[in-house]
Order: sequence, then structure tokens, then C-alpha cells
Amino acid sequence: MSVNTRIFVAGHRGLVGSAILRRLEDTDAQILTATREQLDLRDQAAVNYWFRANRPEYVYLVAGTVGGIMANSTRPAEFIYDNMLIHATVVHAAHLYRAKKLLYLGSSCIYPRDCAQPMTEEQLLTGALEPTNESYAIAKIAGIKLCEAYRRQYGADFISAMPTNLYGPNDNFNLTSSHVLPALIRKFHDAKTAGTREVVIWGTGSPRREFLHVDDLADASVFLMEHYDGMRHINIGTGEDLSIRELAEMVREVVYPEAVLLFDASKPDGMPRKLLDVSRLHALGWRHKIGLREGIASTYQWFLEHHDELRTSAAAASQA
Ligand code: GFB
Repeated sequence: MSVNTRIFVAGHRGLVGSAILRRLEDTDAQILTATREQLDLRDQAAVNYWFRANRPEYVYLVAGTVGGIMANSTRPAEFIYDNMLIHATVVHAAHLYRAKKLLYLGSSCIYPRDCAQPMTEEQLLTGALEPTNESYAIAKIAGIKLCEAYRRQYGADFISAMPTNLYGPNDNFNLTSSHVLPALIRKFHDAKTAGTREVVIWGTGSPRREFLHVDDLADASVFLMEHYDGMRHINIGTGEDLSIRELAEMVREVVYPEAVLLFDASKPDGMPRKLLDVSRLHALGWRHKIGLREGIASTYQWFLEHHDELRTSAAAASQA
């Protein structure tokens, strides 16, 4: 990339966007960002105006309203409305103002609830979705279809990738809206600080999930931007999963080994299993580097260093 190349990271304050900025730190290219206050990505006229003024050539579309199982179940309207609009406005403006390439990031919840495991890209739209995140999944599927449609009709080089559950620095540690991994770090940490041994884990502990460190995701995203230009979306993950109980035991070991686990089966389990088939990504030549235990330890370290700021921020739903 030359010094004049303009790259737009849409959603640069979130978990994924901030990791992409870190990954692009050494590039000579010009990195463009816009805060939510500067640009409402749900507003097509405002997005068009911004694209016309800034003319990005490469676009990382990683903005959206995101959250864990509880936020998804209780705020379905925000999840479908915000995400459908954000995906549509940015894809359309990238087409109108002739961006050379766009990478759109979805989520592994796009696959049917009872999908055969591991989930291949071909299983999209082969069955009913998991109800706890149906709104979000529909918006994410619409994003894939937007990229495919603009490629088919206009020849736009827009690609999509579907990451598995992510975690890392700048995650949301708010217990009502976060995903499981940051929630567990916070719960064990708070119990340790308060001197209580019992930590409550939502659900039965039996669902299985796959976790990818967001720095690996950022690396995979740059890799795909540089090396992939196909129509079909690509899964991004590690190809390994574990149960929520095993994850809780791992976080306990890092944060507070004396803690005792309690399971609250009145809370939803969500999808029974969500393991991505990553053979297409491996065949292209990319593999993750950060192991889960190591990633949990470094994320806990980050949490300790930023704990005071996090306590004061009400990051319920973020333009991630
Ligand atoms: O990460 P998570 O909220 O989302 O929950 P999903 C994963 C599993 O962890 C569920 C359990 O079985 C939860 O019940 N869990 C246990 C907890 N304790 C906790 C806790 O304290 N907090 C949370 N949040 N979970 C999301 C989707 O699904 O995954 C989104 O809702 C998106 O659409 C995202 O796709 C990646 O993995 O179930």
C-alpha cells in the first residue's frame, strides 16, 4: 500500500475495528475513521457525503450494534434495524464512490441452529436460525447478500468473512450486554475483589463455543483483503471449541482459582454448538496464532489496566 492509499475502518472504536487499526499501524497508507458523533452510519445521505469527501479505496466494514445472548434476546429491534442499515449504507456508498475493495464481517450465528458441525460455508440458509439471535443473524445474512448482489450486478470487489466468537482488548465487559468470555473475566474478578467464592454462570454450561482472539481476526481480515476476491463468504476461526463449563474453568484458573462455579439454568443456553469449518481459510494459507489460555491471560491483563475506565463507561450497545 502506498502513502496515498486511503483505507476506511468503519467501526474503529469497537473490539474488531480497534484491532484492525492496531494491525494497520505500520502501514504507509492513510487510515480514515469517523466516530458515531461525526457520522451516523445508518444515514445513507450522510454516508454518501462522507464517501464523496473522503474517497476511501479500501473499506473494512466492521461497524454494528453487537452484544451477547441477553442483549440479542432483549433488544432485537435495535440489532436488526441498526445492522441492516449500516451494512446497506456503507456497501452502497462504497459502490457509488468506487471503492476498490470492501471487506464485510458477519458472524457465525448466520448458520442454522441445528447445523451439522463443524459448519461449512455451504450451510448458509439451509435451516431455521437460533431464536436468541435471529434478528442479528438476519441482518448479518443480509450483509452477505448485499456484497454478493453488488458483485453480481456491478462487478464490485466486495468480500465477506464470518468470524467465530471473538474476545480481546476493548471488549465490552458490561454484564448485561457482553459476550460470555469478557463476562466471565469480570465475574471472577469481581468475586475475587469482593471475597465471595461463588460465581454464577448462565445456562447449563454444556453449549460449546469456539473463541478467536481479535488480533488474530484482524490479521485474517487484512490477509483476506489482500488475497481473496471470491463471491462466497469465508469462515474465520480456530477450528477448535470447548464447553462453556470448560471455558469457565479456564478463566477461573487465570483470574481466581479458589472460586466455585454455580450454574443458573433459568438463563438461555442459545445455540448448542457453533464450531466453524475453517478448511477454506486454511487452504488459502492463514491460521490463527494466539492460543485460548494465552489470550485469556493477556485479555485479563488488559482488563486490569483499564478497569477504572470501564467501570465508568456505560458501553451497553456499541457501534463496534
Ligand atoms: O457469548 P454469548 O453471550 O453468545 O453466550 P452466543 C455464549 C454462551 O455462554 C451461552 C453462556 O450459552 C450463555 O448462556 N454464558 C454463561 C454467558 N455465562 C454467561 C455470562 O455471564 N454472559 C454471557 N453473555 N453468556 C452470540 C449471539 O451468541 O454470539 C450473537 O447472540 C453473536 O448474535 C455472538 O453471533 C458471536 O455465542 O450464544
